[in-house]
Amino acid sequence: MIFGRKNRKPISIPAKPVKEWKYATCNYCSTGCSIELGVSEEGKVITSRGHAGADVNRGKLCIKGILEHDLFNSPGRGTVPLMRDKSHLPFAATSWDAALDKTAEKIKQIQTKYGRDSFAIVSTGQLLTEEFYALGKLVRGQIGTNNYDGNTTLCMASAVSGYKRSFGSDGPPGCYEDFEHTGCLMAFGSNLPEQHPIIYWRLKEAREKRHFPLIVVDPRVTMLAQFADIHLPITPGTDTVLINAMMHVIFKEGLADDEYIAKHTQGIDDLRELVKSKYDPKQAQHICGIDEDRIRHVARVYAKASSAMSIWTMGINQSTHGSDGVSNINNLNLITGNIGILGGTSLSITGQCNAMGTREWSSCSGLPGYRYLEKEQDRKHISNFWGIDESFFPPKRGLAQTDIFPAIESGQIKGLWLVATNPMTSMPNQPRIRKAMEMLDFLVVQDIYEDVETNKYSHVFLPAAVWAEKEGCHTNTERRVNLTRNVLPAYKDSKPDFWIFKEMSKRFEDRNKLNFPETAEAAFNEMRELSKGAGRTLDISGMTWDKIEAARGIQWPYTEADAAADETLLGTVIATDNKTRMEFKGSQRLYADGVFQTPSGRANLICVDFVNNNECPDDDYPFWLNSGRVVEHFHTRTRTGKIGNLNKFSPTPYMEMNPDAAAELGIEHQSYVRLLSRRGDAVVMVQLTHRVGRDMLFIPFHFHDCVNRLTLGLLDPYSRQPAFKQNAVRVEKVDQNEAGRLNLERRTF
Ligand SMILES: Nc1nc2c(c(=O)[nH]1)N[C@H]1C(S)=C(S)[C@@H](COP(=O)(O)OP(=O)(O)OC[C@H]3O[C@@H](n4cnc5c(=O)[nH]c(N)nc54)[C@H](O)[C@@H]3O)O[C@H]1N2
Ligand SMILES: Nc1nc2c(c(=O)[nH]1)N[C@H]1C(S)=C(S)[C@@H](COP(=O)(O)OP(=O)(O)OC[C@H]3O[C@@H](n4cnc5c(=O)[nH]c(N)nc54)[C@H](O)[C@@H]3O)O[C@H]1N2
Ligand code: SF4
Ligand SMILES: [Mo]
Repeated sequence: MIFGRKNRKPISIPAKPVKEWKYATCNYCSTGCSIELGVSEEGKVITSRGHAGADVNRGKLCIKGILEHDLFNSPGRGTVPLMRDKSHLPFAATSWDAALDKTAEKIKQIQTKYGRDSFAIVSTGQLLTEEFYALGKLVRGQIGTNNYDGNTTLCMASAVSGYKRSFGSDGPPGCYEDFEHTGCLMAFGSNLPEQHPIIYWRLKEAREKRHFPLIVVDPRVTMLAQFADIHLPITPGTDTVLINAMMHVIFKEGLADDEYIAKHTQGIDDLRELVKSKYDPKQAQHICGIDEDRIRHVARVYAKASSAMSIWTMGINQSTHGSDGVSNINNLNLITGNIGILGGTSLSITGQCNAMGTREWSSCSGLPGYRYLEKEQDRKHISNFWGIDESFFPPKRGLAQTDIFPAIESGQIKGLWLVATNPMTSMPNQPRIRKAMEMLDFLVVQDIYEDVETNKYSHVFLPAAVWAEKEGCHTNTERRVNLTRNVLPAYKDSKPDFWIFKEMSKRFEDRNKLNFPETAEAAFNEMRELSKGAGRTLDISGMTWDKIEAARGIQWPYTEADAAADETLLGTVIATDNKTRMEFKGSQRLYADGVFQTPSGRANLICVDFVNNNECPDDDYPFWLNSGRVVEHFHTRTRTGKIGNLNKFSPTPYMEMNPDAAAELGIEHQSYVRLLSRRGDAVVMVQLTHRVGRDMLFIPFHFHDCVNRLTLGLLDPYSRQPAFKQNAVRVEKVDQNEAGRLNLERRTF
């Protein structure tokens, strides 16, 4: 019998008059969920639903995806191009021609006066892949500055660098289906239930069908840690020590896969010697904070599992040992024979929706299709394809995003074009970034919102169209290329980023006359052509937009030969409903044959020795300051802060603090405090919770004028990614009325 139900009225959700459902891919995180947008008779997008036939999300969406259609008309959108001579003056509305002419003229002027590299361009992981390719063609082929990078330096650079060092190429080798096969999963610094909710759902389903151990390494008791069999609350920044100690045990106890090591790797002797001589768990425990018995236990569980996989996200990448951390995770999987097999992999969980697309095609750190500026044959290939002189390309990559800002301070860089990134909120050490912004002779901001913080410093603002106001692809964490259809026109007088790059290209034809693709689909076809080639992992030559939509996403590599084999399917019904998909299947795993992208074909085992160079707590600044995300917000809240049903969950900057630590300082739940670091200060509300230990504070980084006023952001030597998560601060009490007023001002709603 069910109590209390008899007299209850069921909740009724009014039917929404959807005339047509259109296909898209979510534009927030890199899970890559397929979404259908419901369009009304009047052409308005009024609702959304997950696509049940899509292999990634199987009909599910997280809260951000469900409410994503509210974005199109959200407040603060850019409506017309804006211009001003000085950044302290008011903006005046202008025409596209005038804004683009002015921008091109200023770029040329600065480059003529100070050299080609004195104008920098910083892009993002949130455009469509075709737009990345177009921007790359414009920058590498015409504007010609080498100081061109993306916000992926704050995000995935360490994963890219670690993959390249270990396997000779970027590219996550595994897939979500590996959850259904693995015998053990170890997650480093990744909080899937909040940051990749649908990947988490896939993991949870797999574990419900067949339990396997889940080991979570995170200094904080995250939601994922709560669901784990074993939680290792590691001392911040010391994951490489833990992994070295695990490898010490694995070698000592004869648990390594010697046959795999002998056949497919190089560098085993040095690695064995390093971990044997310096990383006995007896010593390691004092550095990484995990006791020696636990280390041995976890090493045995991992190495003895039928197959084992590791995933990681920002807890590893955002560290001074980010690239080393990634290489060391790869080491662990190589010595246990866990690469390229069912349930055995090193799967970096990507951040932004299209951080993969920018890595593959934007030319930010190289040339399109995972090609290198440093390789003559790659420079030749692309210059021939684009019809320009090879000498126009620099022989090595220029500055990363995190080196571009110091170069502004020192006067090397005079102008900057920001595309879909908001460094005033997202970069570490905000006081320093502000100063750099003020020093620029010329700043262009290209964003969907004109109220984005960085726009306060700009001279030209270019209003961009968002998501399904445009058309093109994303690549997700498991290398799946998926499509967003153009569902509605660009908002007011905003324009698709692709259009902006194409128009800008016309203004640089005096430098190089390029055959610029007319449409995003034409850009996709150029990419397909460039991806062809023997031995390349990144091959999309078998894909077309229509095929991608019909399959609800295809994983690369998917070659022309794969496509030819699938031709038989084309005779059957093309999937058009909400439930089905065509089985055009790319490759689920890389390196299944044990052949890597290094000159010898063997994977590199890399010695990772630990040096403690972090800013650690001391008497003056006694707390670790950790930062990250919550499920309802995305990044700097330019989007989710405008959606009432998301913003209401956390409208105010806050921090998690341990109740015992708070009691010692006389700090109460929901009071305001001031935090101080050696860089600056910030006022936040206190949320008391045992999620963090006594010596740690955690702040979601979504709020402006908050955590990044405090962070130092020391850089990883290989990837140049900042250590956002390891900083030292102290806590002070403040006047509650004053602080409350300040915080109210910062709420979007
Ligand atoms: N809701 C939501 N989802 C998102 C995003 C968002 O803004 N909002 N952003 C997307 C993007 S771009 C990214 S990059 C991903 C990020 O996804 P995640 O990396 O999962 O998210 P974070 O909260 O930044 O950090 C994860 C964890 O790292 C831990 N950590 C800190 N220091 C260390 C350490 O030294 N070692 C270890 N092992 N762990 C440590 C933190 O305690 C935190 O729990 O999320 C994506 N998904
Ligand atoms: N303390 C701390 N700081 C961090 C992190 C952390 O964990 N802790 N995480 C770091 C990470 S992993 C990341 S990825 C960065 C993210 O840092 P940012 O990239 O600076 O953050 P976003 O808010 O995503 O900025 C993207 C901008 O693009 C705009 N935009 C969205 N779609 C489009 C489009 O189609 N076209 C155009 N032109 N504009 C568009 C949005 O309005 C927004 O202003 O933050 C980093 N900063
Ligand atoms: S899990 Fe990520 S991709 Fe899927 S709906 Fe949520 S934000 Fe979008
Ligand atoms: Mo990210």
